[in-house]
Formats: sequence, C-alpha cells, structure tokens
Amino acid sequence: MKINYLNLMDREISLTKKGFVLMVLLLCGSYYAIAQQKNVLIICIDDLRPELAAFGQTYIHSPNIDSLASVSRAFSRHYVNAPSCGPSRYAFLTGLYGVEYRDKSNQSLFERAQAVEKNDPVVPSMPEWFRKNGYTTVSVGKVSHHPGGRGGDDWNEDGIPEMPNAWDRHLMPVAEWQHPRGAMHGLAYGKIRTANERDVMETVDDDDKSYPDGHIAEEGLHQLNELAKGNKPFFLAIGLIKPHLPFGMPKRYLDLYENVDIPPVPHPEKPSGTTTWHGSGEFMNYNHQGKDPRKDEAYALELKKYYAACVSYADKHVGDILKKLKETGADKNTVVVLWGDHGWHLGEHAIWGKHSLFEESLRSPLIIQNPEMEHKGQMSDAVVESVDVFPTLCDLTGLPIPDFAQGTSLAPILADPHAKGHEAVAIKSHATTIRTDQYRFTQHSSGEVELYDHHSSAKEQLNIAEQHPELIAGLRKKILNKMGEMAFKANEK
Ligand SMILES: [Ca+2]
Repeated sequence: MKINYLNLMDREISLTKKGFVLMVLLLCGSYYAIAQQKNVLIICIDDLRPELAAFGQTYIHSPNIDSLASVSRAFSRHYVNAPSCGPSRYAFLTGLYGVEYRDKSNQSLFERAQAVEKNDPVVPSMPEWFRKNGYTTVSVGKVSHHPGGRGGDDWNEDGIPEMPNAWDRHLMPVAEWQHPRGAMHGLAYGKIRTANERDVMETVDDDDKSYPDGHIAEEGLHQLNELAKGNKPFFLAIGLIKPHLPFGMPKRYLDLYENVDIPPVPHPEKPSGTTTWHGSGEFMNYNHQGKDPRKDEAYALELKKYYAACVSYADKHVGDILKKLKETGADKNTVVVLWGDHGWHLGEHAIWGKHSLFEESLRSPLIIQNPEMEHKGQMSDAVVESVDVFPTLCDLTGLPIPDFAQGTSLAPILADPHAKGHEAVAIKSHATTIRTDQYRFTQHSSGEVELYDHHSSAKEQLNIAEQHPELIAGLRKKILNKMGEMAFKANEK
C-alpha cells in the first residue's frame, strides 16, 4: 500500500481539531497496533564485496553472514544507487536516488540536512518515517556517511546532525581514537590517519577491540539488549567500518588465509575508450612502501588477503549481533537486513577501489530475513536496488509505504525467490548507468556511451554501443522513467 504523505499530514491536522478525547483514543489504538509491529535490525558493512561463501566464493571465511543467508533471502544481483559511501547511504536511508546531490560526494546528507533546517520541503528519511510511526530509532557506528552522524571538523558536533529528526540516539563509541573522524580510518591502539601516517594495511596480535569495529559492535549489542526490553518497536541500525581502507584487523583473521588460494583477478586489463575507469586515487593515496598491485602480483595477493581478513573480522561482529538478537528473544519478531554500501575492485579493470560504474563497484550484498518467510535460504537472482529497502521494510512491518519512495517493495521476492526484479540505476557526478537483466548502459555527460551485454562472455570488457542505437534509446527512456529529467542533467546546472 502506498500512502500520500501530504494527505497524511492533512489528516493528522484535522484529527487534532476533533478534540482531546478522540486523540487519546486514537493514541491508545495506535499503541496497540504498534505493539504488534515487527522490529527492524539493519547491519551496514562498509565497502563489502559480494564475495562471501554464501555468494559462491568459498575461499572467504564468512560463516556468520553465510548462516544468516541460509535462513533469509540473499540477493545475488543487488545494486547500489551510487558507487561511494556518501551518496549510496543517502539513497539507502532516504529511498531516493538523490540526483540533485550527485555532485556533493559524501556531503549529500548534510546538504539535505541544511534544506531541512531552512524548512524547505524535504520528505522524511527511512528512520524518520519509522520514528514518526512509533518506533524507537537508534544508529550505532557508520550508518550515514559520518560514523555517529555528526558534522564538524572531527565529525562530533551535536549541532550538525547528518540526518535531522531521524534518530532517538545516534552513537559512535570512539574509544582511544578520540573522535569519529579518527576512528573512521583508524589503525590499532588509537592510531589516526594523517597526511604522513597512512599505512594501507596492518595487523596486530590482539583482541577485537584493538580496532574501532570491536567498540561499535559492543555498543550495538548494548543498544540491542536495551531496545529489546522496551515496550516500543525498534529500528536499530549498526554500521561496521571494515573492510573499508585501511585494511587493519586482529591477526587471527589474517591467519585464516595463510594457506588459502585466492583466485587471480578475472579481467585485470585497463578498459579502452571512455569509461568510468579511474586511477585508484583513494587507494594509492595510502602508504604502499613503493609497491603497486597493478604491477606486482605478489603484492596484489597480499592485499587481497588483508581485505578478506577484514571481511572475516566484520563477519565475526555480524555473528555477535545475531547471537544477541536471539538471546533477547526479539529474533522472532525482527526483520533483519544486511547491506553492503557498494562493492570494491580488487584489481578488476585495473582499478583498486570503488567509484566506477562497473559491476565490481555497484554490486553489493543484500540479505533480508523476515521471521515467517518461506523458502528460506533460496537466493534470488532478480535485479534489485538499494532504494527498494525502504518500501520493503514498510511492507514487512505494516507501515504505510510513502508515495515519495522511489524504490519498489521486495516483499514479492521474499515470498517467492523466483519472482522477477526490475532495473537498477546508479549515478556519479558525470555519468548515469542502468543495469537490466541482460545489459549495462552508461551515459556520460560528455555524450559518450557504454553498452555491455552480460549474456556474452565478454561482459563489461566489450563496449557494443555503436551497433545498438535503438537499444540505447530504450535504456535511456528507462533511466528517465526511474529518475526523471534530472537523470542526465544534474551535473550541468
Ligand atoms: Ca563505503
């Protein structure tokens, strides 16, 4: 069911005019309804490739995510709506593509927050929608772009919320890293990234709390415990920072890969022609001690093991969170979502990092568990996108689906793993892309285009745009249908 948000506002105003007694009765009624409603637990993982045992990559040690997938619906073709943290989280958390903020990089939610402060017409975000509908909403760690959801020089100023009105509490335990900015790229024992101190990888033989995620998980467990005791439904989002750069984690996770064969990069060549290929700036800006994985296979392999170890470190916390959910008993009445904010190239197309509009940047894990769902553990290969999560969670909890939500509820796919999906779109500042079941089409603001056929063996290594002008015209229309006339224009304003 979709609901018109403005009509809802009108209805609320007219109800208040009908008197206090009616309001009390209404509140009692809605409390009763709320008491029956399901909780929501979201686990966000930063820069997580869909390279997990549950997704067919058995050399990765991810037993807890795999266990969740075995009782859930995992989506093998979930695409994010932007290939970097800030705009992807904007889309996930608002249910909107955010084309108007496409050139704002990681500031898109802060730009939206400024519009809220100016009383511009801004529709509620996903957590705000749940909060308005009677939920207690809490975030811990990196859920919006800045861990803890605050701006300012050190990302800790209460007066600069990243998502106004969204959270009852938005928390970031910083421990010895001093502030959220320090924890975001922190290495062991409180080391903060600086212009000179920025090792790309590190390991220490110590416990989980030697890196920031150990503290985020601990606070997440505490919040989960408290919320489960409450008398209101909860919407809790816990955001883990690894496997985001730098690749640092306790040594026992690296030891898991000591004798593991990591497969070679399937297509390491740099693409020809105009694409969204880039020079891996974020990654190369770390200290590599003179090495370059694009020219040094042994170094590339070492980096891939460190990345995999960071995935296993994140997976351990996922296990702790799910174990706690079960201990509280709330698991029987909680929808669980595990979401990766985008993928990551580990050398594919000669890229180390995200920020491209290729599959490796845009495809990420999405797993949804609804306690009473059928066909648990059967993976869906439907094409779906991150903006779908907001309407899906409304659908599963019985909340109205707001008419402004740009995604589509995935409830039919949760009911039937063979149900069809739909196209997924994504943006960068100077390019827009769409993924259909068969094709990927990318339009650059320069006018140049890329078209790839995923039913061919070449996939995204062969641009076939010149041979298919009619197909491209149809794909452009699909993009316009989804994102409106700003789809190709926002970066030209
Ligand atoms: Ca990210």
